[in-house]
Amino acid sequence: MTRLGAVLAIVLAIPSSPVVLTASVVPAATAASFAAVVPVPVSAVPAAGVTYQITSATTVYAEPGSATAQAVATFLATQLRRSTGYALPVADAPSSTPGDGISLLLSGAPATVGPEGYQLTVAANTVAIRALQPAGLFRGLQTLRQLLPPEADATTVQAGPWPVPGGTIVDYPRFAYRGMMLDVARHFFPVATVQRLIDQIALYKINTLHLHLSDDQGWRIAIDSWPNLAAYGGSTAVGGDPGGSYTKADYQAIVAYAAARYITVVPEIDMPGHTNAALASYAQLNCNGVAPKLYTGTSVGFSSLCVPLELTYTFVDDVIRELSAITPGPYAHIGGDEAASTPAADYTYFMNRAQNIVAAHGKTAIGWHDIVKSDELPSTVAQFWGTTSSDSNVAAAAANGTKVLMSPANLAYLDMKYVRKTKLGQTWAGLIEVDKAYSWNPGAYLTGVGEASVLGVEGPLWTETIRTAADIDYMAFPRLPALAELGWSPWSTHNWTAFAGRLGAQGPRWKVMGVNYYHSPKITWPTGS
Ligand code: NGO
Repeated sequence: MTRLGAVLAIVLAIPSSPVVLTASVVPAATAASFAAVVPVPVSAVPAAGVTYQITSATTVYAEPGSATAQAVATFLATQLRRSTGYALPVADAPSSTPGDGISLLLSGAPATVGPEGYQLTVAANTVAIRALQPAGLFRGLQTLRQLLPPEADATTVQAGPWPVPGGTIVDYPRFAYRGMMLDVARHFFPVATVQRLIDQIALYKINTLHLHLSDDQGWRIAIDSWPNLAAYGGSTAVGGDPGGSYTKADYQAIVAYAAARYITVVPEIDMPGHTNAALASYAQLNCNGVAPKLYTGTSVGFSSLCVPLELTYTFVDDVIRELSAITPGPYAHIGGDEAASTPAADYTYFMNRAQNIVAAHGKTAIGWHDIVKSDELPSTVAQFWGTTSSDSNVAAAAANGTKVLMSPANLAYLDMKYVRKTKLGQTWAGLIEVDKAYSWNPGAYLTGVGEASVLGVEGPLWTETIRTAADIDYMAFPRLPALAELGWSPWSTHNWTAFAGRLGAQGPRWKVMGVNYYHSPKITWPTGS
């Protein structure tokens, strides 16, 4: 259907609607294209000349009898009602054959799409997303969002029209774990800021949010059996900025918000180093029985839990038990990085016990890759954060079956400056422009750590210099979508020039969404975005 035809069709469909009538005279929202989707799909075949139009008559259908499919359909309808002003009712699909409208179906997807993949077909009268699991429907929905004009992501009614380019996409992820980390310890961020970030990363099919909940400068989660951790240890932040902490209800609100977007929260309690806030909160946790002062600087490596003290393990057990009870995801991250004040033998002893405590509470441990120096449990995941492409200890662990999560600091750290003059961020691991963030192969980067050993990728955003939601936006965008594509798309699609074009197409959408992104000169951003 041509744009004029489409506008006429809308007008004919609801001749009394003043909003729709203006659509014919207001400059049309720019149609998106199959060539603009990030991460690039496994297979995308456009159908020339075919366009679907969302109109006031569109219904969103869900797999009959599936509350989860219904919830995903409602998620789509809720967003599109805001921007289109249409009613967009959600209903059970009449049969497995989609009728007019947008259908989210748990049947008919090829088996190859796996638990998170989907098939999206856009014809003149129907859009159908088919998946094996609701997570696949949700990921497919993010593709559909990117096929709509950017204005579809607005929070107020826009003129439209709302074309979706025709064709078929079959898509599924390369790696099971595609994450971002937010350090809420160096600076504290309220629930709403975290939820806003969850909405932004969901658009790029990120499926894990790792929260760095404790460090020297602040303890950010309420633990009932050790109330001073949050009450006192949470009162500070870097540079004397305001502290803060999450109640259990706050944390659960974040977890639920993420779960509704098929994102798993991984909580981290960093230990045995990076523990000054805890040690300051309880004198009895210190080897000398004296609580250190609260700390608001940015040095690392000076604090350690007291390894010979039995109370240390009561503390770890209480914290992991309480946190695991409110964490539905499979993982608990126990840090283990930069334990420079913990003697080597103590480190091994401590990390072994900590891993067993995690296992006792039904979770799988993740540790920064320093953890491979301890005797790891076979299930423990090592998060690589080094700056070189070889690490014999990590390679040996991988050869023994350890899964590795790839966050090389010189490529994946979201707190590194883009260029020397970037106001925010650090430089210790180098400068990371968006082309550099895109320039590596997670499945073949680290010597001796092949594709099969790689669980996935994660972009950590440490917040020594990051204080606001706008700061988070600036460091994560556009680099996080680059990492998301490395984690999702097949390596055979890897191509900087093509990616740069797709990334540029995101600019107008970020503008509509209010994302304060870095306008990297490496990308041609559309005028006005
Ligand atoms: C390091 C360090 C963190 C810093 C970060 C800053 C790891 C795993 N430990 O990464 O404490 O915040 O660098 O870039």
